[in-house]
Amino acid sequence: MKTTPTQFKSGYAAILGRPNVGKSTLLNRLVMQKIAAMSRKPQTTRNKILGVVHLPGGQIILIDTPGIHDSSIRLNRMMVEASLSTLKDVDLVLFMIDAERGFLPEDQDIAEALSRAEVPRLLIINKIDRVAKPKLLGLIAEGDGKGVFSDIVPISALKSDGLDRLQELVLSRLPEGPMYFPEGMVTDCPEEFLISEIVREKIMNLTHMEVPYSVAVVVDRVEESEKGTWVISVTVYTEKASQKRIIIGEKGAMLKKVGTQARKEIEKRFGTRVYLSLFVKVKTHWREDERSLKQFGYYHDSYQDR
Ligand SMILES: Nc1nc2c(ncn2[C@@H]2O[C@H](COP(=O)(O)OP(=O)(O)OP(=O)(O)O)[C@@H](O)[C@H]2O)c(=O)[nH]1
Ligand SMILES: [Mg+2]
Repeated sequence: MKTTPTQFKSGYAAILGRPNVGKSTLLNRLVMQKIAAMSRKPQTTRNKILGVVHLPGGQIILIDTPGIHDSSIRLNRMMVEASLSTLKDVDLVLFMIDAERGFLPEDQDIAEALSRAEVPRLLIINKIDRVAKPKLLGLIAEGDGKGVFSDIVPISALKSDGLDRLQELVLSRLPEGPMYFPEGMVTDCPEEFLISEIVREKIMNLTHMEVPYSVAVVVDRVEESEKGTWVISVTVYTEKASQKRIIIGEKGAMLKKVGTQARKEIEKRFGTRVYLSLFVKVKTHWREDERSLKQFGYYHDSYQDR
């Protein structure tokens, strides 16, 4: 008997949710490469980050987004704008909560914003490795009660638990469509962006209090030497001289640690030898300044003061 070939499915799916629920961890797991910065601190992701999942029957184009939160800081409002702006051009929304923390009041606001989007919405309950069954069942019932979600999928992004089922479900909800990205292409992010995020992630993980939040990272130059080594210079901007001192550390120890960790990861990511120089500069109040936000790639034209 002749079987009709199943149609190729493809589309864009945005991962949305509060900070720190595990959105970037899921993106990295599904594309099987580390493209988005991850950390234990909230507000790690600042831009939309695209990752392509290539499957036999289709292509899922994931958009990782900054965590949605309330803030008076302009940078943070730009971040939230980046997240909400994805709603108008995706085929599917993956709304993620952290099983341990459950639904918080802010989630209700996000769920309402989502209910206005005219695309299917999946609820992902992440970090199920951290909770007992009864709590999970309670969350599933609570999610169901909201009446906004077409499916509810419990997963552990960290332990790669439930991800096959999630992929299948996402694919089943996507329309028939073309292969948007060629096989082997995992992201459309430029190399400079990926490098700057690797450096920023190391700073996020190695520093504390307000320091990780005061930092922007710009790749000034990537040149290939005759022997094929990538010679990279990066500027790390902070808001205050005191933060600059912390990033540099005693006799340069902190900057050295950041540099070594970042270099190793860049070498692994791009399969090349790397010579990395880091410079630290102060740019007062850059997080409030339109020109700096533009220079660092955080400005959104669609943003309006509300
Ligand atoms: N136990 C456990 N931890 C997880 C899981 N998924 C992510 N995490 C941890 O949660 C923290 C936040 O992960 P991220 O992926 O950076 O979270 P995010 O939602 O992208 O955060 P923002 O970019 O700040 O919005 C990290 O320490 C992850 O290791 C999980 O399934 N189980
Ligand atoms: Mg993130």
